[in-house]
Amino acid sequence: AVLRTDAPDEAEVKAFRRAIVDKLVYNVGGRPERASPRDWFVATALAARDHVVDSWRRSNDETRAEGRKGVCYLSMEFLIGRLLSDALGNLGLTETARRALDGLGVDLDAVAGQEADAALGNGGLGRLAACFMESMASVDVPAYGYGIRYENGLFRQIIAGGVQHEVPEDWLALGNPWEFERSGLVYEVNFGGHVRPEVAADGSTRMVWHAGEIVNALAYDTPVVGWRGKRINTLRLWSARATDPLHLSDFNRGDHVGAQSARMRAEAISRVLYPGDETEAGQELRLRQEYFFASASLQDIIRRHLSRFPDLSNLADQVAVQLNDTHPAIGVPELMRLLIDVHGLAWDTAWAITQAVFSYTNHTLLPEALETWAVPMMERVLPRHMQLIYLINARHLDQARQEGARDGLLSSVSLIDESHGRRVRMGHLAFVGSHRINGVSALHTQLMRDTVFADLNQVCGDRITNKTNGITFRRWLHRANPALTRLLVDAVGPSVLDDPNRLEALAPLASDAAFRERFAAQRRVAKERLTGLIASRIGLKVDPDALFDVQIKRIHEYKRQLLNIVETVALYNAMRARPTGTWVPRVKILAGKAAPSYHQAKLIIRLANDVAAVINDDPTVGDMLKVAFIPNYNVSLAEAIIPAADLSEQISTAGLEASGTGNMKLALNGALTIGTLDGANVEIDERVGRDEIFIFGLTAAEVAARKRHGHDARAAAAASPELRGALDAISSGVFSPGEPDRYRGLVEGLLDNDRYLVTADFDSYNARQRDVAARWAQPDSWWRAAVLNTAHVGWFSSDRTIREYASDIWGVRAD
Ligand code: 26R
Repeated sequence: AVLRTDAPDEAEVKAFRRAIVDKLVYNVGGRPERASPRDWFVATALAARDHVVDSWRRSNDETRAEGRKGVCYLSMEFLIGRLLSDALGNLGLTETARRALDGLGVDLDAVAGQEADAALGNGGLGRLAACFMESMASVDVPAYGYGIRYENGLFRQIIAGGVQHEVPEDWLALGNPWEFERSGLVYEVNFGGHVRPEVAADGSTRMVWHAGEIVNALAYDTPVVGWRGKRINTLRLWSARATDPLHLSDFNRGDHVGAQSARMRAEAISRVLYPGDETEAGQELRLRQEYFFASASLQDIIRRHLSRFPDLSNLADQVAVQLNDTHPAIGVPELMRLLIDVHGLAWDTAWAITQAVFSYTNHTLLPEALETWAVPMMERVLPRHMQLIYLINARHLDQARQEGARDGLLSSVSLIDESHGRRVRMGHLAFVGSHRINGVSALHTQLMRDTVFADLNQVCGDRITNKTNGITFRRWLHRANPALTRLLVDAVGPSVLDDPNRLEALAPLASDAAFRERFAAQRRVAKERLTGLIASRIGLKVDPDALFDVQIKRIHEYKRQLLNIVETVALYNAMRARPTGTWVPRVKILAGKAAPSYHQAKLIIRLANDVAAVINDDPTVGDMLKVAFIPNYNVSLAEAIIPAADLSEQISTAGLEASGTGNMKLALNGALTIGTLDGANVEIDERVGRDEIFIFGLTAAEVAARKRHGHDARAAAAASPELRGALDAISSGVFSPGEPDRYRGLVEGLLDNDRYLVTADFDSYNARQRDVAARWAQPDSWWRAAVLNTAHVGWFSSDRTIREYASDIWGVRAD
């Protein structure tokens, strides 16, 4: 009802009900009397999908007929989550489906809860790609998302005895009603072998790549429904298949196992998502994944182009290809290979097209996350590409020399890093192959200009531009928080559903006590629901009237979950010292996964759980403090936590979080932020105003200065009784009584080398947390700030971000 002003009429409901029952009977093979919730889910999804198919074809036909330029978004990750409520919501069919199912005695929310959470991504970068796909469809930008159809997405996290265990995720186990297998759409992707010059009939020489291995890429398409069903785009994911799956000759010789091994090797490419986030993967399989999907996607782009035009000379007028980080950067030499070796273009023509087609988004400046590939491995896996990279580099360095670059500068802009063995710098390759390079927040883009890409940007002319991230409000406000959405529509009118800038009209209502009460009341309902979820998932009872203090994101040292935990311990110590004092009741809520090989991150998870176990069991603090680590953070869990959050923890070491997008989701839903001046926090601060946000800690410039001069963590601890008390408790085994030394190394390590400046920022964080408590104790002031947060963050809609990409980078038309 939130999303349409017109209620569905009975005929519409009946027709949808009939469609669902038909799907159940004829596609699922079930019977209404005996169908499981899962059966109903598949039937409902298939019925909704039918509503998509006609507009999907129409979107494609119109784009073709009008000759419109389109976007290809190349991303190793699409963290899409569930699709049913997204599709129904954007089609305006939520109430229709709800009533159709009601009439069958089935609950829509229960049905939607049956869908597997598609986790084809790690975190921010993958979720951004999913938000962008939805926004491109919503602002009428013709687009294909290209990626990999991983059979297993990000692992499922189980916490046992406080320790993270990884269990394979199996999103396709029960089938996927959204995808269409395009059995006719198959491309060959080559690996290995060697390159030989061959003389053609006309006497010219060309390079011919004789591959050692050929893998098929098979397309699976998922429709991406835009807001109000305006446009339907395509997410095209590639699945790897062996070219000769049976190896019949081996099989017939009796080698039944050997016959399978080539197939295994080929199909391993799309088996599983790399769970590494910010930490270098470096394995050959990852390079094979990157090339596999970049090559299949570019072959597909070229085939589609040649089905409409006689040649490739106008490719860049028709398509913009966005590289989502360097993961698809091998696409740069691959497009050169296709243009030159396969389609016979001259180098200069091919290079001009390549640079005009590609643009590259950087998502992190952390050195360990900047991809490089060892030259010998590249030569073995992609021999022709290694040649092309040398040729691109030679021309690039010539040009740099002409610009006056010499020794140090030349080696810093070279595509080959000669300092740690010879390695190809994929960020450099993406940079030189693109006409625009963007960062994802104002601060991050400036740091790109000042640090990692400073030399390249000087040599290549200013190609760096900022595109601050955004989030789709359909998923993160309308669907995740229908109660708040209803309140907003009541307050400022239904146009807020189409124009997020209308949220500004809320600002005057922040001074209206009755409105604040309604705002708080809808939060209270969401908190009760989360309270139930916490009880059922981890058996912990929390008070929904307490302040819900939330940090949800991947576990990483730079994101400083440790700072949060140490401060929690300091608060616990203070409460135990003055148990009769007046304290603001708080629930610390944490969720997030650690990369399986990231031992320090896993230790931080264990510490969070150990601290939780002791605090939650201590009657002296009772309901004044509870700590909940909710396992298996994913998109669906985020949708449940965000509407219930009062405080949003965005506490990374300044300069290290490229943007953050959870910060936007939480502020949009009215949580107040406690954060550093990092990533998009800076822009959130500018918009909501310093009075309505809790900023603390060193700035990025101060962090850089502190690192230059060296930070003395022991001195910081000595000077801060609260910090010292917390670290002593952790170090001495208060939270690990069965193994008192469990965290001694962690604390000593922090004191010896505090790379992320936890101890430097502790006191100011601690002081800001006291301000938070004082503010919470004044509900009028708190809820005023909460309303103003929602009112002022309309700019962070990914529709705005996409419009900026469309006009400044892609040269495509948007609504
Ligand atoms: C190379 C490989 C191991 C790898 C490195 C890093 C794989 C994946 C990543 C993930 C990084 C690039 C990522 O997710 N970055 C996040 O991108 C978000 C969207 O722009 C930002 O909001 C967030 O700040 C940033 O950390």
